[in-house]
Amino acid sequence: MAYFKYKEILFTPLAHSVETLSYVENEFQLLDDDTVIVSYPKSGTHWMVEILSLIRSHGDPSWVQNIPLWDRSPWIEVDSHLQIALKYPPPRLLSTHLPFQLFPKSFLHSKAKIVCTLRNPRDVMVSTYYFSKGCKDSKDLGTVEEFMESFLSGEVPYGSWFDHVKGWVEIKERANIFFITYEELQLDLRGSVQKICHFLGKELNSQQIESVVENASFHKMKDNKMSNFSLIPESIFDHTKAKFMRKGVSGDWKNLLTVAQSERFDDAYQENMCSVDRTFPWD
Ligand code: PPS
Repeated sequence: MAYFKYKEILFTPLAHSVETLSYVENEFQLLDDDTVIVSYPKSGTHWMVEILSLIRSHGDPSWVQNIPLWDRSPWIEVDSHLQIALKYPPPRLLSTHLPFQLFPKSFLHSKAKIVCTLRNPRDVMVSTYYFSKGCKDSKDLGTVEEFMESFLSGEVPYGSWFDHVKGWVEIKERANIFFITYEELQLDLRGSVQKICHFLGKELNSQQIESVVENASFHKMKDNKMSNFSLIPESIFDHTKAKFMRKGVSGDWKNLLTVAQSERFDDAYQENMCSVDRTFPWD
């Protein structure tokens, strides 16, 4: 299926349209009490939605067990989700994979809180490679090598990982943006939940934090049909060809890339990220 471009960025046609992207960029009004989960695809977006949903319900898992994830936190740039976002009673929990330049302009005058999740781009690429096999609107990705070249040049849906990360990191001094990595979540989920609560101004006791940690684990999410992607219809995703809750680990790229491919990735990473004044767990 052919992708289309909106302002030089590729998008898939089943879920997106120029009208929605333009509306979201220019007219969508962020509210001061919104919380927005921002991440490049395959960086742990669903994980963060689950964590923030559980924090919102003070660790009570009934919300995540009964309401589909996209109703709890719709992706504003997705055609069908935008309607959910517009009807969402405040305070809203919203998600997006948009790069900063396509994010609602209303953000500049808003106190909406942004939680930005980043992940090692090698793992992002590998996760995308496997996941796309199930996506009905994905192009044939070709070999790993061919896909890697598309990924490194940003010729993939949602554009370049490098540009996405640089765009968001550039506004890191704003008080209403919080950065966390998939790798930090893996290493210390409890500590990460505490930091997120602090940023959101949410006070949870230790028992409630414990419940957030337990119910946001890979295994709990994998078994929760409200969160594990199994509700996505076959017309959109072929569940026999790919699994959304695939491995949930860091470093799986080592199982796919050859030494030469990984060196090629490192060179491109250096070239694109050398100007960024921030270190990451994967550096
Ligand atoms: S999407 O479709 O772009 O919104 O995907 P996204 O949610 O950003 O990322 C999917 C990857 O996150 C993994 N995942 C988790 N890892 C650890 N713990 C938990 N609870 C969890 N939930 C989702 C998911 O397995 C995808 O990574 P891979 O590497 O493919 O397993």
